[in-house]
Amino acid sequence: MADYDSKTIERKWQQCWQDTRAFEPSENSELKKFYCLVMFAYPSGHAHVGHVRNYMIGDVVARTKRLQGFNVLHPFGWDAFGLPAENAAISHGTHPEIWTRDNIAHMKGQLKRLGISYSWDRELATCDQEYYRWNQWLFLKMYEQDLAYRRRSAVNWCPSCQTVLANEQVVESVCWRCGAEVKSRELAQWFLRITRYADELLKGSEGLNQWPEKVLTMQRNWIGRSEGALIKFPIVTEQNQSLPSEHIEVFTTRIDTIYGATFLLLSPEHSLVDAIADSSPNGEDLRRQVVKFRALDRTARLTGQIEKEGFNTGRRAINPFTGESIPIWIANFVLADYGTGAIMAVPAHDQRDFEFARNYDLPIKVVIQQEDHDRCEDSMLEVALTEPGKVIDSGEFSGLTSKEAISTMLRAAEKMNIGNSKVQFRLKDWGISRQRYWGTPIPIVYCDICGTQPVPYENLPIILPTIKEFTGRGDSPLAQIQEFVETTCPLCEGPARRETDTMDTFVDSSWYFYRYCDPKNNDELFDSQKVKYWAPVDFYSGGVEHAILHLIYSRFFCKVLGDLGLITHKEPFTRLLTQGMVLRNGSVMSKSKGNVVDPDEILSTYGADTLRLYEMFVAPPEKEIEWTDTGLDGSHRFLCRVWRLVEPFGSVTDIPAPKDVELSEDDRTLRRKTHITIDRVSVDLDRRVHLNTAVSALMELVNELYSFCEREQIGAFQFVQGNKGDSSRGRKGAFAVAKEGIEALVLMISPFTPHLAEELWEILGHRNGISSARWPIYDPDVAMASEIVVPVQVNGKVRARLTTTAEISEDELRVEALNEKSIKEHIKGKKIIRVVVVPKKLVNVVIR
Ligand code: ANZ
Ligand code: ZN
Repeated sequence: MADYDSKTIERKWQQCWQDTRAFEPSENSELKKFYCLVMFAYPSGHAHVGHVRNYMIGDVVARTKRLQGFNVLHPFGWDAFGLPAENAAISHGTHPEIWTRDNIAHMKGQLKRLGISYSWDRELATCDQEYYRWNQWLFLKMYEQDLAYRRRSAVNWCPSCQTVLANEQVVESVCWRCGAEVKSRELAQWFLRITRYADELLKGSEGLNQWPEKVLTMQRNWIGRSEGALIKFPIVTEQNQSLPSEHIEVFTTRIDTIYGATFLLLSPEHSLVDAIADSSPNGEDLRRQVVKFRALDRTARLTGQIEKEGFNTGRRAINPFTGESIPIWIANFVLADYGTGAIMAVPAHDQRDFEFARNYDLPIKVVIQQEDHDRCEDSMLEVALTEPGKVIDSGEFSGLTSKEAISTMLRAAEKMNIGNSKVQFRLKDWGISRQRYWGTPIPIVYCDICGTQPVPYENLPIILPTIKEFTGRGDSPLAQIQEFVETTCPLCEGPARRETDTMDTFVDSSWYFYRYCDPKNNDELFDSQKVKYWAPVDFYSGGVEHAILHLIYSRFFCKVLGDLGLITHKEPFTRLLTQGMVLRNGSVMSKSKGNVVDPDEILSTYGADTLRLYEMFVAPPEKEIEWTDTGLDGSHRFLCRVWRLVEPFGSVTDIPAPKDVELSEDDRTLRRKTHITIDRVSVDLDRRVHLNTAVSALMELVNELYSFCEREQIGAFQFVQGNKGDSSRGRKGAFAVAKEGIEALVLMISPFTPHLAEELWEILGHRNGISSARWPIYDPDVAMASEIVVPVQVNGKVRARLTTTAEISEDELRVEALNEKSIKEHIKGKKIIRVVVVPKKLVNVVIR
């Protein structure tokens, strides 16, 4: 008997798959399709076992679907633009392109050695001009639709990466990539108007019933829909104090508390702040404070987790409901870009306002009484009473519930012409300008005469010029290349300058999954017919860190492409799986932590199949894995065991099918196990993507097959006895059911350990490889236990358990149940109203 030689086997099959182009899908759109995708890879250098976990998950799904007869699209590509390439260029002097292409070559080799079944024909890299020209095309389309626009805005500035970061790229006030503390800066920026789709994105998420709930929740919070009201507070004006506006408008979700609004708060960036300073005797002080507040970290302001500080402007406004004059302050925790950038402060019922009022001794007035609470003295409050309740001390509105008051007061405000209802979103437009080199040039030209001009479509792509030296200083590297910057205006043909910012790389990854459907198209973004066949992606898997950014941006692009008439589906990803991280010594594997495990080391000791099986078996895909080397040993031993079990059957000829021979009770038990396993593995892979429990089911089957072969002295045990491989020497039935189990095993394990499975499949005498095989067919009749136990209830309480044959009919079951001894006891003298029979499962006798 030959030993399991993973190295030779893996090399052989990888070569074969490549030669036969085994994983290129058919273009025949009559076939039922399955689009299986893992998130784009960033070509950082070497993939470690944490990165490849996701690729293995996708591969198990893709291979399973192929076996089940689907035309499977399982593409791969590279999210190749981005900062690290540029940073490497700055520190090592290699050009970002060379660094990127080298890394791609290395990582592609790693993936091939792992036997991942990609359609390499469709490989793409976002730094290819054939790809990024379509970013530019899309940008121009969005510009036409007013979905791309430019404005000055305060941006997050990473002093270390020298670039602007999107809000989403600022994690707890530091840069998500390098960890440097983020500062604020004003720049003219390009934005994509994702807010136009806020409602649609929110509504669409309701249909995403195959997405993890936690991702949907994160998206909902990110979009952040609030129903409230805009209310105007007239500003009290004395002579020489007139301001550009006569009132301050606030956004509130709790108009029911307006009688308790004892002061107004402006954000430091509010448009009235400068005018107030101009007209104020202590304007200088005010300005100094405001500058300090503006510099405060955004996240802290967002979460309100800062000491509440403010500055009294000396000006006052009128609370339109009470008629009282109340002071206007500036406060550090009020955000400029939410609502109107101003709030009515209700310290009795809002915790932030409460802390602020306590700090500055401002009046606190309770206007909501909570049920079951005694009326509380205003001065006795220790925290704000934030729950809704009954409105008190609020003039004609007193006595209403919060809910009633919200609509009644809103109507009153509308009548007075001082307010209206308003739906507010937290979602912001997406700033895509990056002062970086290694990205897609934004196709815009600035002319002194004609202003901002889009580059004509026929001039695309605007090619990223080659730069020789990367200093990492200054802002946009492209701005330093004269030949790039200087151009002519498409309108007047006079001298003009090019935009020198490049696009956020999240643009690249927002639509790449469509390009895979038609990756070589040089005339259009994609052929809509091809996308219509393949999209949406049926199964998408990647890290939960992309729950909001990438996954919202992609949904946004999907809506935009829909409105452009290029696609017809509403959502890009039908099913989403977010896989867990791989940890080692308790922390996430990463180069910087020095705890990475390179798959190549494992490949040379154990082989790809061992690694694949280990990573899929050790935990459910969504859960974290703590890496252990001993786990690998265990999985390798199991594969050797599978080899020893299956291989001897290769030399046995003339094994009949189970239906053609007589079977013993033991044979039937094994068949039952085989079919139960087929069912379990199918459900685990398909419905639940519980890859780990699928592997345990296969392990159980291997155990059963071993004991069976040992009892029957066949397979490995036949040779031990010195027999020749010939089925005529054992019982035909035993060979038949063993072979059935073994073939099902080989097919079902093939998504996990494809090389081993291909080799064994060939040994078993199948000439055309697993790609032309089909998933084993589950036969429920075979799987059914011949004896079943049926609980019998009387009025819903189990009173007996009936042991009977599985073939029992509904009527027979009813009769048997009623004749059961203890059931007879329970129903003696009672009236039987109804007997409910769930065939083979349950009987319930309802009596009175
Ligand atoms: C008065 C009030 C009373 C409020 C009360 C709350 C409770 P969400 O649900 O997140 O939309 N707010 C409005 N604009 C703000 C800004 N730019 N910066 C900081 N806070 C702002 O929250 C809406 C509430 O957040 C609004 O309702 C407003 O305070 C505050 F018992 O108005 B509320
Ligand atoms: Zn011009």
